[in-house]
Amino acid sequence: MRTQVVIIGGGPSGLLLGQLLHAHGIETVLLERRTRDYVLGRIRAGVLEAGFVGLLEEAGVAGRLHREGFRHAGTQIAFDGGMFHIDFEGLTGTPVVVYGQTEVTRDLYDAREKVGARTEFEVDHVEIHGADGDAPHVTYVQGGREHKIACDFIAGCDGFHGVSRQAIPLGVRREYEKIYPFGWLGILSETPPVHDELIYANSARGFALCSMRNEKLSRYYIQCALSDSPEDWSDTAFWQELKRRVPEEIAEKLVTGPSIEKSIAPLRSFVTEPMRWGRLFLCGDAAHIVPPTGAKGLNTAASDVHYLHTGLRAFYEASEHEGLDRYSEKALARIWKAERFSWWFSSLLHQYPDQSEFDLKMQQADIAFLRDNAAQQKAFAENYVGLPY
Ligand code: RFL
Ligand code: PHB
Repeated sequence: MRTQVVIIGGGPSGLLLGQLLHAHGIETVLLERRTRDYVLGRIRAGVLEAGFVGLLEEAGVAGRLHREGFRHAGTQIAFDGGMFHIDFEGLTGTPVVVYGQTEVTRDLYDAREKVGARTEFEVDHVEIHGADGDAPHVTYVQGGREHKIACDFIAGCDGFHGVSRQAIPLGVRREYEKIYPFGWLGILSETPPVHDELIYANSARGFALCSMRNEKLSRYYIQCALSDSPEDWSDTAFWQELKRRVPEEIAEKLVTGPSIEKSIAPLRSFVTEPMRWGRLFLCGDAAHIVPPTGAKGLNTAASDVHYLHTGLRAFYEASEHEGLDRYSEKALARIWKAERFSWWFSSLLHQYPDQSEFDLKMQQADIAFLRDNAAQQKAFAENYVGLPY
């Protein structure tokens, strides 16, 4: 069989790209290794930049987000027993929207199903052939049978552990990586959020984050050792530790309850260059990872999709190659800035095992400068709400 674009990976990048291409009459086949329910069971990001919301609108899948998402005009940063506010809307004119990645993904799957675009689940042994030539194709195995799809282009949206990045020869590909010496232990609980904005907390005991999904569903994280596993942490131990890391007034108000999900995510910064090889284009986690501190993972995936779908449209609608030729350069220019912000914001809030007394003083001065300096707050707000595409 044949299609215009094969999309490998049915996470948010692949699904959003598929919907935007469909809206402009470009045909795709999407290949996903897991089942739809498995993909929807993963609890991940929760904060969407306005640019991402705009893409969902363009794709025609923002209805529920506008009804159920929460507009956040700013965020709280807790430090030294107190808390200060960064006013995104006042400083940039732009809020962020709190709406879970799970919900975005569900909306995108529903929309894809509704338009009848082809999706193959539980595919195995996906292989990319001839991406550096004019006639690429993709093979995969499903239910014990091998299939082949010829196409014009391949979008590698298969996450950090996917096959797409590996298809780019080692002599062409260059990777940059930083592994952080801690992880985030996260829980989801059916309790009301402790505050109407997110609270990012620096404390001597380590980082903590109070986040949410809706009025009845909270998401909390604490920095933990890489050697910890979720079973090491009872709910009681989690709540106790969280309360010690946030200001007293917040700890007193915190409503606790049983966790309905508990997991540990390691923290990593990673970028692969280039993001294009011939007719293969990488998008999202397949090409880059950020530590979750600035909520940029999902949002950088969306900016890649923006550059790729505009490049593909220009190719099909006007036979223009420039957007595709400059895809890697444009996407990476924005990615590196999001990498910098996430790395810096992580360095501001976590306790590092090898941190000297001097390093600690520098960290405290860095946060105090953010608290006290209007220009620094503006720079923070611009990065958090998302740099322009
Ligand atoms: P995804 O979401 O990983 O989706 C990739 C999809 O590809 C499928 N796949 C394959 N399909 C076919 N053939 C293969 N060979 C395949 N290999 C893999 C996978 O099953 C999957 O469905 O990548 P995508 O679409 O680029 O989206 C990126 C976002 O998911 C990611 O950036 C964020 O979730 C990162 N992230 C977070 N970002 C935030 O902004 N805030 C957070 O709080 C946050 N928490 C997280 C996270 C990522 C986590 N990971 C990756 C472990 C928490 C975790 C635990
Ligand atoms: C979340 O709600 O899961 C979340 C929010 C902000 C972050 C990271 C995670 O920076």
